[in-house]
This record gives sequence, C-alpha cells and structure tokens, in this order.
Amino acid sequence: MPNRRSAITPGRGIPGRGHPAAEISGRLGELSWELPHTFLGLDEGASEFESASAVLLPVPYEATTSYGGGAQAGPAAIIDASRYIELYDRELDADATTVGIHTLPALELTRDGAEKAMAELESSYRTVAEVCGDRFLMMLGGEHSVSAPAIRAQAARRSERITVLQFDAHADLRDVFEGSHWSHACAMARVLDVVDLVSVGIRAVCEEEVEVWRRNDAVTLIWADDMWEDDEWMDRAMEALGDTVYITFDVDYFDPSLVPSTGTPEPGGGDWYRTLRFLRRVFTEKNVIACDIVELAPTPGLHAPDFLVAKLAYKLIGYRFEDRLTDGG
Ligand SMILES: [Mn+2]
Repeated sequence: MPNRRSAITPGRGIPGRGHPAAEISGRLGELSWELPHTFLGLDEGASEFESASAVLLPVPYEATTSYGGGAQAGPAAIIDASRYIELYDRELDADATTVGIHTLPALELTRDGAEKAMAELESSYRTVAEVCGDRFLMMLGGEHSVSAPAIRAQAARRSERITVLQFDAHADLRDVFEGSHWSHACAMARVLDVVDLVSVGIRAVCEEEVEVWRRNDAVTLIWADDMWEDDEWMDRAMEALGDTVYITFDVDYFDPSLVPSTGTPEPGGGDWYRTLRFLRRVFTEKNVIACDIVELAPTPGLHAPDFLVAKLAYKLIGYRFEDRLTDGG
C-alpha cells in the first residue's frame, strides 16, 4: 500500500514545487505531511481544476433516511479511503490519474426542509455542470434523494433524451414516501418525466413500483435474481439504454457481504467483477455524461466498504477515459 513516503508515486502528496508548504518555506516542504484530503490524495499539480478531465462533487446531504443513518459521512469516507488505494489500474494497464481529477469542496445544502434543499441542489448542480463543461462530473452523496436534482439539471442541459442507469437494491419509484415527495425512496419517481430509466440489481420493491414498471415502457427493471445465472441481463440492459447515459450508483446495489455500510441493506446483491464487467461495457458502448455514488454510511471500525466504494469511483473514471489512457495520448 502506498503512503505519503512512496517516492515512486510523484504527484501524490509529497510537497514539491508549487505546494503551499514548500512555498511557505523550503524546510517545511521537506517534512512528511499527510496526503492531501483530495480524491486519491492527489496534490495540487495532479488535481488542479483547469487541467482536470474529471471532477468530484461531494454532497454530504442526509435528511430522509429510513433506517440506518450516516450517509452524510459518505463523501468524506470515500475520499479518505481513496488516499490509500493503488493508482495503477491493472485491468487498464494505466494510471488513470493522468487524466486529471479535481475534488471540489463539499456542497452544503439548506436544512430548511427537503424540498428547499433539493431546489437549491438543482440550481447549484447546474452551476457546477456549466463551469465543468465537458469534464466528467461525479457527485458523491449523501442519501439517494440528491440524485434527482442532479439528473434533472443534466437532462435540462441536453437536447437528446438521456437514460439513467441505476444500480440499486430498490427501485425508488414511490410517488410519496413518509409524506415526502423528496425522500430517497422517491428519487427515480422524481425524474421519470424527463429521462428513461434502466435499473439494475433491484430486489426490494412495493406493488406500486411494480405497477409503474409494468405500465411504463420507459422503465426497465433488471431483477437481482435474474443476474445470478448468466450475463443475458447485460444484453437486455444495453438494449434498453439510449446513447446518452447518466449513472446513479446506490451502493446498496452490492451484496451486504461486500457493503454492509448502508442505510437499507438487502441480501442477494451484486458482486465486484460481474459489476465491473458490465460497467466497462456501458462506458465502451455508450456516452456516459455524468454519474453519482450515494448511500455509503460508513461503519466505524469497518473500512472495507469505504475502500470498495472509493475504488469503484476510480474504476468509473478509468473506464470513462479508457480510450485516452490506452492510446498513450
Ligand atoms: Mn437503495
């Protein structure tokens, strides 16, 4: 495992020219500082906004979680864990940080009710997306309700219809949940008027959600138990996806043996390699414009889920820029 003293990982936290510590005093620059609190612990040179192709937006928002809380600590846990994962991606035979990855500060939303917070997020996200231009924007939640404003903002920016590819144990298609239209359990119901939806790994739904699926051609559900025997479901999902895709990744999609650190875990979820195989295919065949990863609720003393989710985030960036990374240019 690399740490701040690994001389073979330049650009990763060792204060050099341009680092504030080195600028204050040459002597300070020689000390062994902890890695910066950026995604992957990248220093200013490797993570500056101007040259970055990918941008992370932490949104540690949590208000409507049903059972276990803690998703507001998700973005910080992902970033913390990411500082210790290997930068070399063996599958791609490349260091994906060379595309440039910038980590924005966390967005603070109003606590004056979910409806106001979601309106504020949609407006703020639109601003971030405009400033980012064609950079790959990855939002880190927070609870799943944050996805709806981001998806609505992305849909409003495009002339073509986008498909949301949802990884999740739950369909999140309830119109209202516990009196709120803006609950995490309604996240996908809040975007159905503007996007098509392909949901993968679903295994906990109510009858109302099954009805929405049955009567709506724009909704494709891939049940978790259909994913177990073979990969036929991947073809069905690919066929249902349009060319322009937004990925929303609720980490409770994964089996709780891999990611128990989430508010409403469900048995029978996705595994690591099958999921990566599908994701790589999606990024190869479709134009993935943005994504989010939500619902990690870190468990004190149990850091494997934090590492898994941090690595997932890095894999998504690697797949998104695979063409560039493997061309050598
Ligand atoms: Mn879920």
